[in-house]
Amino acid sequence: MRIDVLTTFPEMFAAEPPAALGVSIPARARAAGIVEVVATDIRAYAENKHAKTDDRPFGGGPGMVMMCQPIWDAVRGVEASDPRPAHRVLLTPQGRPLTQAMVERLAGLPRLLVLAGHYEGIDERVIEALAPEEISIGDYVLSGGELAAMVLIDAVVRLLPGALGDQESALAESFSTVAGAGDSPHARLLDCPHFTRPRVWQGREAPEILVSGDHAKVARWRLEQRLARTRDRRPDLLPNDPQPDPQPDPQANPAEPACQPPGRVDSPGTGS
Ligand code: 6GU
Repeated sequence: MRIDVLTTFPEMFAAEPPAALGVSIPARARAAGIVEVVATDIRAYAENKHAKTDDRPFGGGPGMVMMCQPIWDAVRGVEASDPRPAHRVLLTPQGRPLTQAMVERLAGLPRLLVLAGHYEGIDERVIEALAPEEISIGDYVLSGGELAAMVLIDAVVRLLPGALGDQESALAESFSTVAGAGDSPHARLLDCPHFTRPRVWQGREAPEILVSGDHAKVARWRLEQRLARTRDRRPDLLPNDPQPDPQPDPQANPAEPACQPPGRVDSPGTGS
């Protein structure tokens, strides 16, 4: 698989330590040729005199907005450098929340083009023109899309064939599907607790069953632990949990208007 990253901070995606994708599983996968991660500096495509990639927002307000031209030309230029078609992804807090099911789908593609925005945002017209899949990694605000892009890339890379030393470990971990549970998004459980030597640490014993040598009993215990933990900590992952309204009525719960600091309410058109 090839993953292109378009960013104004390409050094964050280095293949060597201490970069996040330069250590551990992603670094091994890169060295083994399982994945090629190519970071491109959007600035290199800026046509203005100072290689500016951002400008002040129309309508005023704080922060800067990433300009259309450098992003558009960077995407087109990078895409043309390899004949494999690239699936475009934009990391943004406005995107769909990332799930393991989405990671699995992306891991099956030959090429991803990951756009990591910085500053206040990206000019909406270039987002419209590129039509990327917009993805968020959770309901909190990061300073930029780079860390989110690394989260996405790490999650994808570890699913590529040969990336993990032991394919079993991927199957048993949190959010992987349970054998025989179908492929509903709810057939995903949290991981069981893990133990290693010594048997007794500070007076705390590792569960007896794990050293019994009875593999069937161990497997049953682990599945029970996964179910119990999921019921206790993440009941929303289980099939019969009442799911929250996916489209909450904004009228029922008047929220802060978007793009305003908390506490300030001056949405135009609603005053009377
Ligand atoms: Cl993808 N970007 C930024 N800037 N903040 C985020 C995010 C992405 N996902 C959650 N918060």
